Amino acid sequence: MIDVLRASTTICAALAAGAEAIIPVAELEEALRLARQFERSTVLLAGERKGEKPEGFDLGNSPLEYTSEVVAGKRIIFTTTNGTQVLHRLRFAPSVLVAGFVNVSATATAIAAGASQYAELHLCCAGTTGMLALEDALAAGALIDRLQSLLPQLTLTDASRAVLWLYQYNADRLADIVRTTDHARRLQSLGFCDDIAFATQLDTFAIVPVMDQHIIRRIDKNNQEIER
Ligand code: 3SL
Ligand code: MG
Repeated sequence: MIDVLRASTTICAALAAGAEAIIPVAELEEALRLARQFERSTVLLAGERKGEKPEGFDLGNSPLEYTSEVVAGKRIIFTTTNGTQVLHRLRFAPSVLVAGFVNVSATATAIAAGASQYAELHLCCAGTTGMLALEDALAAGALIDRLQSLLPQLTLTDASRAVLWLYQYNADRLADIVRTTDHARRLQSLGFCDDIAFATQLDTFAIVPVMDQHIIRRIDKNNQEIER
C-alpha cells in the first residue's frame, strides 16, 4: 500500500521511532471505541480528517510529530482519509507492506527476499478520495525500478510499466514534482510544507511496515521482525 502524502510516510516514521504497532481503522468512531479497550496510557489515537488532527486525538498525520519521545513503546490507533481505508480493504490479503519514498529500497529488498512465496505483487496506490495521486504513482514507479534490478524475472503489467516510466522520466526532480501535486498544494495551504519535503526523501528508513491480523509492525529489509 502506497500513500506518500501522508499515511505511508507517517506509519514508517512512527515505527522507526519505536512505536510498538499501528492499528489502522477506517472510521473515527471505531478508533475511539478501540482506544477504550486498551489501558489508555499504552495507546495513542492518531490520524486526520481533512488533513487536521481530529478532536480528542493525541496526534495528527504529520510524520514529524512521531518522535521517539512521543511514540516509543506505544500502540497507535490510526485513521486517515485514504491510506487507512485502503489498509482496511486489504485486511484479508495474504501479505501487506506499507511503502513510500522514505523506505522504497528496504521495501524492494523485503519483497525480493519473500518473492518465492508469491505469484503476484499488487501495488495499491491510495490516491486521494478515489482519484489518482501523482506522488503515489511516482513512488510505485520507484519501487518497481528497484524491484526490476533485484528480480530480473519480474513481468510487468501495462499499468506497472506506465508508473515505472513516469518515475524514470522524473527521477531527478521528484521533490519538485511532488510539491506541485493536488494533495501537496492542499497540505501546503494547511501549513504542512515540511511534511512534503520529508515524504519525498528517498530511503530515510531501512524498515518495512507489515500488516498481519489487522496490525502493522515493522520488519527490517531482510524480512526479519525487529527485536525490541
Ligand atoms: O488520506 C490519508 O491517508 C492521509 O494521509 C491524507 S493527509 O495527507 O493527512 O491529508
Ligand atoms: Mg495521499
